[in-house]
Amino acid sequence: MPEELNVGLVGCGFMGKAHSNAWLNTGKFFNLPIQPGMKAICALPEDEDALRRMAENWGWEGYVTDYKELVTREDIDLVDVATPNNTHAEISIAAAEAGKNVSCEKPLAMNVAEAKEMLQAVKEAGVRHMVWFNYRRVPAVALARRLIDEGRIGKIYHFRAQYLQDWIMDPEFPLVWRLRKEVGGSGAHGDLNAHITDLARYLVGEIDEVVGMSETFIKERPLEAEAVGLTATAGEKRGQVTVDDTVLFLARFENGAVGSFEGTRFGAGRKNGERFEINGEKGTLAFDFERMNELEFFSREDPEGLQGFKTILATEPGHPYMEAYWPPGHLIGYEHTFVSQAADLVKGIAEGTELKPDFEDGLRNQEVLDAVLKSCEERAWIKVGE
Ligand code: SOE
Repeated sequence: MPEELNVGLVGCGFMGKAHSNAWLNTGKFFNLPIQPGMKAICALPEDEDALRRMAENWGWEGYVTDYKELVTREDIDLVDVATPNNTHAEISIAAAEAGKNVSCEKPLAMNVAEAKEMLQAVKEAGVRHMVWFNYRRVPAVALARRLIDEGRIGKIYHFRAQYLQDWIMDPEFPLVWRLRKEVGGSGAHGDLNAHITDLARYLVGEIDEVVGMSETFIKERPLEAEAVGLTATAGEKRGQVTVDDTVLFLARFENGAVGSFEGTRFGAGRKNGERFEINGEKGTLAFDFERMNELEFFSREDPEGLQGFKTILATEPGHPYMEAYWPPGHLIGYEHTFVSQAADLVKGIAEGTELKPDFEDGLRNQEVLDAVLKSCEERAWIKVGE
């Protein structure tokens, strides 16, 4: 067993903060075989002020402005990638080639070809790898998986999922990187459908074929510089939105279940409405991230006349991950999903045990995402992975 696990984090935005908090706190909540060391955080030189503040605030020992320096440092064991999507492959492959373990934000890559290269790189280097599909670590979601494994809802017929946000509904919201194809790859699809696709694979199984539709409601937006009051000359004030605002798709699972998926940034009033409902032969499970401590369960096996949905408050010590946190009924939040995933990552690397979801899962996820985009273009059913 290694004696320590020194982490170098790349990225200082929203995810940089979520990951920094995870690395700072995971060893305090969980009884880990080794402690993660917060060696260095990295971002581009133009972000140096924010980077310095971030390093000081979250307890990183230092910072660097070149990821190539970070990945080759001898005192780093794990490179954690929390950057915009178009840099995941380059940084992860460089880290693997330098012999580092790699954890990478979702979606793993811009497309299947990149995801394949990333998987090959970590396999060839013999390093450990993981993708931050953090919602698998919501206790209520992990409990849903446990109940499915125990056969509580029996054979699954339907997986019905939505991921609804509304943060870009204002047409004057600027053209941030998530709205540009060359940086984000896709829009709500890679950002939000990636998560519900991961939950589908985690809870139900592999997806065989898909058919989808896509729409971009607001086709032009103010350039970012103008929006923050910097210089933008006439004619350069607006730019094309080159990704989807919403993608909807239907899916057939290999085990015979059918699924519907909807990812949108135009779900007015829904801030992080990641929901699913799973109907099986013996009952139903339902989840909504905006009430993330709860899991709804309907059992057809309950006595007649007493059947109905029950709401399980997934905060008991016997519920997944909860023993590490608070007494029953003392709710946890978004940040805990990252803290729990970091704990699994440290344990998996220290003890040589399974790490899920890994780059293989990232690739399978990307295959579904790419098949849906192809289906949107061709207006046809598409087999996943072909
Ligand atoms: C987008 O708004 C976003 O931050 C995603 O990128 C995250 O993956 C999701 O968990 C929350 O929303």
